[in-house]
Amino acid sequence: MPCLRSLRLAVAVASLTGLASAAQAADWNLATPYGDASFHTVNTKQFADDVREATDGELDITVHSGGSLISHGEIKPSVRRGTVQAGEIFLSILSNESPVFELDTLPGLAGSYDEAWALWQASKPVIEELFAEQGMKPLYAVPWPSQGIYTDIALDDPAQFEGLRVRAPNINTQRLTENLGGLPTETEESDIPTAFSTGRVDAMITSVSTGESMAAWDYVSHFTDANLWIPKNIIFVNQKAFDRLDQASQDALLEAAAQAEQRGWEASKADMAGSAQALEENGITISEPVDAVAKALSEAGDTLFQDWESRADDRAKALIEEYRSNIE
Ligand code: PCA
Repeated sequence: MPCLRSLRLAVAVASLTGLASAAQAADWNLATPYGDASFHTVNTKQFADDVREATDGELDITVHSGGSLISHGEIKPSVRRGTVQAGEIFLSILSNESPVFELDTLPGLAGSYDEAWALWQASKPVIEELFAEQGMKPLYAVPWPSQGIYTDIALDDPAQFEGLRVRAPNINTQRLTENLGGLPTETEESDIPTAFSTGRVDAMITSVSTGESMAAWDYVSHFTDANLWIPKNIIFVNQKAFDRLDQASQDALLEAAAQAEQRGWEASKADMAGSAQALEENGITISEPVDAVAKALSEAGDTLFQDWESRADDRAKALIEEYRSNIE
């Protein structure tokens, strides 16, 4: 009965293959600190949907927004351990790990989206290396609109920074605040309303996007469009979880990531315009820094830059050279 035998064999092989592909199907979790109102989260959820569709549901990524699964500071350690497979963070919260993670929060370096893109292209290989050393793989990065200063008074004199309690999202924003004579407090985006309502802060440095998502008009009246820098979020995965995917799913994930990156940069530009309009409609006055404030910001920025140079290794400094030669 050779025929029956081979048929049995064929059935066995087919069911084994079936089992193997069922075992490759993966349910992933992706943790982000940012809420559903953020264009970043909209983009990240679209990325997850695209991956699900491109893999016919074989790779199903659930996005946990607003820090609901893991707090911001714990996201990278959790992806590193593999407790969650993927995460999104504000890249510059890693600045104590390497001066390379500070590059997108250095004043005067990249002041437009084109320059921010060139800076990302220059720094990406080293950022990938730094993540790889910890068993992780960056997928894509998306910028926030440029950072400015929210106050409850018109900012027309640098002396107003003296003793001003400023909410800051990362270390360089804290340093800049100190250089201006202010008192920085690091606060997560989601804690901004509480920080203002409990009187912990008088002012904040962030983008028009976060100002809109956090209803800045409830606490402040002015936005000084200082264009300090254009910082990014980074989306990354646990390398072992990535390696466990079959080739088709890996390819689909990387393709969806490339699209998410492009879409995210465009979304950031669109959100910059839309959020500025929303702020104004809700009564916030938006203006460029007056000369005296611009001068103080530029001096405080220079000090910040010099501090960075004194901390930075040759590799980090070389990235700045490469970036500068690319934009010339
Ligand atoms: N919004 C985030 C990061 C930078 C930004 O524009 C925040 O303020 O926390």
